[in-house]
Amino acid sequence: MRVILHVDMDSFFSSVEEREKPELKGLPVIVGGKITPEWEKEDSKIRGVVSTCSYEARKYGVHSAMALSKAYKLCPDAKFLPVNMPLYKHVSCEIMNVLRKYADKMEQVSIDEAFLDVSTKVEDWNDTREYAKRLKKAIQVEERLTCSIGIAPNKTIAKIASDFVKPNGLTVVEEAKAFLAPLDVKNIPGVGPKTDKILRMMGIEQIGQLASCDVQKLVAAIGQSGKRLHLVANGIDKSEVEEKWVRKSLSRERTFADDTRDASVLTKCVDALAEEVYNAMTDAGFVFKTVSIKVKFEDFAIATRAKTLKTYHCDLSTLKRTANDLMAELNNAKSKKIRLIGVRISNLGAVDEKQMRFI
Ligand code: TTP
Ligand code: MG
Repeated sequence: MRVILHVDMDSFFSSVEEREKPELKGLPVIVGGKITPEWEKEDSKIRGVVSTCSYEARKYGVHSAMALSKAYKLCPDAKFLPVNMPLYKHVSCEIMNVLRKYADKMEQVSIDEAFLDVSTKVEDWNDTREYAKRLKKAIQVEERLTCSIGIAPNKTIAKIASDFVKPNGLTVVEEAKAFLAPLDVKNIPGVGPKTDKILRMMGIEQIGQLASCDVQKLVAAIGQSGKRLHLVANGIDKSEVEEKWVRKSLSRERTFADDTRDASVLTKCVDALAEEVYNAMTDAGFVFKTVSIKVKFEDFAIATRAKTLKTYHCDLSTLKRTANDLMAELNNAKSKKIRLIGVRISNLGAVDEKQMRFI
């Protein structure tokens, strides 16, 4: 049995903002552009487009890619926030690390979505549903975020299914053709306004109609992509979940049994993590230029610090010293207890004596 999950985070950017600023919870939140406080007073100054908005804001008709000025007119009381891409990328990376643990193979498709092949992890469809529930719970507990999951025998249907119930949805598709038949053709990834218009002129609105249409007729109308659409409409998509992971960094992290601010405990932990990263680095034959520290505080707020060195390094003492300096900076900046520490090296280079100076 082939079982593919498509996981898509709910209103991703705005959910991350709500997590970081709990006072926003339940309010209409709109993320987009570079908003300065005076924009709220003078709407003529509102520039750019909505990246995303909370489900609360969607009730007012606001959606991604809408001009911010229009969103402001529709929902003037919303909380408007600028895009904080480094934060979302960081959270995305953490989510992908959670997902990876649940998959035989994983393919990240965008900042907030991924396909997981879980075929060997589950027995039947019922088991798959329970497995997906456990995955949702893990993301909820570790990241305090919700996602929607589609489960199906192939990637295209899993993607359509993850959008079927949102937010916090879980849709299992056992009978592909029956599930697809009543849906609008626009639900098929790749059917844009142009193809949709041609199909409509041919009297095709639902996927079931597309499935029973003569494939040669489709190819004549929309070109070779008609073949793929016809297969998809008939529940067929043989494409594999492909790992596209390129090693750009190496990291290790640890959650404390009890949250702490004790400097000696923190140093011990940073040293141990640095050693783990160092061992993995030497095994893989890398050297590093950038060292980063991540801290999750008792209230789940995340802070990071990074330092890029002038040259590549390959020694444990530099790694430990830099990581501990960054850690001390973070710990001194806040008076909160710490729940988790992560040590990462990036800007990796392969060991090549011609290019690098080892210290
Ligand atoms: P989506 O998954 O399309 O949207 P979403 O996660 O905000 O909401 P949904 O619950 O419907 O999945 O996109 C993921 C993120 O990508 C989104 O939070 C912001 C960003 N994005 C843009 O910046 N511009 C866009 O036009 C879209 C569609 C998304
Ligand atoms: Mg999403």
